[in-house]
Amino acid sequence: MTLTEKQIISFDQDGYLILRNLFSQKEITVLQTEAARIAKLDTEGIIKENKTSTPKIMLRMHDPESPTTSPAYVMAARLPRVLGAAQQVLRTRDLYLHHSKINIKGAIEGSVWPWHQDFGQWKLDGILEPNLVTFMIMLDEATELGGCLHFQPGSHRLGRIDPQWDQSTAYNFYSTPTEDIKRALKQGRKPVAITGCPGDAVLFHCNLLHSSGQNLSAEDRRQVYFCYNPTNNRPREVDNPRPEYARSTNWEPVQLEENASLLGSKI
Ligand SMILES: O=C(O)CCC(=O)C(=O)O
Ligand SMILES: [Fe+2]
Repeated sequence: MTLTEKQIISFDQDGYLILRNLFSQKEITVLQTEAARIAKLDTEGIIKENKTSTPKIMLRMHDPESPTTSPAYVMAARLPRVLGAAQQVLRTRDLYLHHSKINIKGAIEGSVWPWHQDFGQWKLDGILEPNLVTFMIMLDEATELGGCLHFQPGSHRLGRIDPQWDQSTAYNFYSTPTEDIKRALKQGRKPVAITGCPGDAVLFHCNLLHSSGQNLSAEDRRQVYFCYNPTNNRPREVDNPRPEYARSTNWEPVQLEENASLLGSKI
């Protein structure tokens, strides 16, 4: 798959691009099965939902050196329809993964992600330029009731807004301060719910304002995120860097696997 000029313009204008039915049911079954296997591991890089034993975030599946590695995810990050699309919107071939993760928003218990820009945190990781893109894959149906993502189209053009350390939810992280997000929502475009089916995928810019609500449905909502950064935008040294699973120091470009398949992937 190659993105069309129209799709690239749409990404540049909106800060995101939805790609429907990018993965077959068989491929999604492989990724789901691997996600279920990783969820049972007791290792670093798996962050639990508050007071429950259910993983909320599982990181670094793409990396053969990681305890959470999975051949299917190593391969997924190299597929032309994934890595190739990231290369096209970032207009460069040499990309490494700043991190990869599966976010599990468990039925009923899976909690809110307040409005934020991913580059709020990533700049603090030592990355200078907002030139990263995230490739997200839906493993389950994403519904409004189930806490799908919401994007504010075009908000990546605001540039980075200084974030605040936010301990208001189950996962402490840097979110956009309330007054700033209120202003952006009042002045900018109307937020959209990123609903979809297993196998749908979404590319989004690192300065795009996004959030997701509580999962009030009876179904888990799992989504995969591959966060690509050009190798020439690798982080500068910072004091107390985040762990390897959240801020990779493997800056080798991810290699395209032209004939890769997730079915029976054996990396
Ligand atoms: O999975 C979600 O609902 C949001 C996750 C997110 O925005 C993030 O991990 O940065
Ligand atoms: Fe995010």
